[in-house]
Amino acid sequence: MSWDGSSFPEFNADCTSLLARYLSRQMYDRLKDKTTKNGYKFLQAINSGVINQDSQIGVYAGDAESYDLFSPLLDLVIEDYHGFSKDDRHRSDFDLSRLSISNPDPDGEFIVSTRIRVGRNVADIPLGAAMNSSQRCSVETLVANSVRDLKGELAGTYYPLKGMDDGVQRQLIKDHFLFKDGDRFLAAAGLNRHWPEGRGIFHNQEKTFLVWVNEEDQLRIISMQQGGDIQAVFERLLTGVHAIAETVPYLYDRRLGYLTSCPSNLGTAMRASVHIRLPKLALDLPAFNLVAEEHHLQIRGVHGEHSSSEDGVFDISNTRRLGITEIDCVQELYQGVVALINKEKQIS
Ligand code: ADP
Ligand code: CIR
Repeated sequence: MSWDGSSFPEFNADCTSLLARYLSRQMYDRLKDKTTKNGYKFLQAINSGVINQDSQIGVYAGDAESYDLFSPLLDLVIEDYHGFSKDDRHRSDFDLSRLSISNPDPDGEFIVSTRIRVGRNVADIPLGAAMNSSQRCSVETLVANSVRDLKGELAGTYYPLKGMDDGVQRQLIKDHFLFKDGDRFLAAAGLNRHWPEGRGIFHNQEKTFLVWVNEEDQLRIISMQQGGDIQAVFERLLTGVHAIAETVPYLYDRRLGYLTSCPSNLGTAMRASVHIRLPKLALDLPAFNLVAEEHHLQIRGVHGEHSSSEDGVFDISNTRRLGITEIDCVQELYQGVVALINKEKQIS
């Protein structure tokens, strides 16, 4: 699909993206000529969802101002995705004493691995879709310098993508540690410009703490390990997020929380997930989807968003990230995983 932006985009009858749902002709006419002070145009913001009609969301912000200037569309997308209205206000909470969880699978029967990530961007710099090459490189330098100071278990090395051996890169992607390249959703949003410049990955020796630099968001801070010890993964993540905040000023909005490229990631910008083996539920998708919906969980394939499941292993994570706290996200994942395991056990 190609689109030159000169007229209202046509959406296929089977297109279910939030962009297609909320972009009326009237709204398009009202927003089509709007451009933020960083030069990010409304037409750029919707390009990915127009080109990729299988998008779930289909719209990307280029800077903090996008959330204001394009709010007639973005507020509807945000409310639909997160259940967060124009009058709501996001609140962060990292207080571990309010978390009440345990390992939902102590015998290691179901959960293969646990991963929790947050997206972060740097204050006073445009987001990835609107940043220029020198801004991208200065973000890389800022983050690479910051992670160099990490101590103890978190200490590790930053590896720029430019010059990385192909085999090493492929293996890191296959093992779920590194982002893929060439993602068509990001490409159409302008998030892959000048690839691989300014992109890279930091990880500690055990690959349990990682930071992706300049992919969809400027930072993706990740904690992961084998098995289902969600609390250990969360605690390690918080240590890293707070340590990096000492030298990297995160972009934060009083209403929308941590600002991210995709509106689905706003607020906590947190996705807490397990890779979980559920072979019986895999054969009863209506029952699987019902439990997932009841617990606000998203089901992804084992190689990430837009991939499919392999060997009955699914990526299960919290759908909502805005208007609930970091503690709620983790608590929500835990409760949903307990419910899924119980359901799997009930099926004979
Ligand atoms: P995100 O938006 O969280 O970065 P993606 O769906 O793009 O998510 O996934 C990024 C990578 O993280 C993929 O390789 C995916 O398989 C991996 N991943 C996600 N959750 C887990 C998990 N619980 N255990 C291991 N790898 C995971
Ligand atoms: C889509 O709309 O399907 C893609 N642009 C991705 C949406 C989800 N956002 C994200 O976390 N990457």
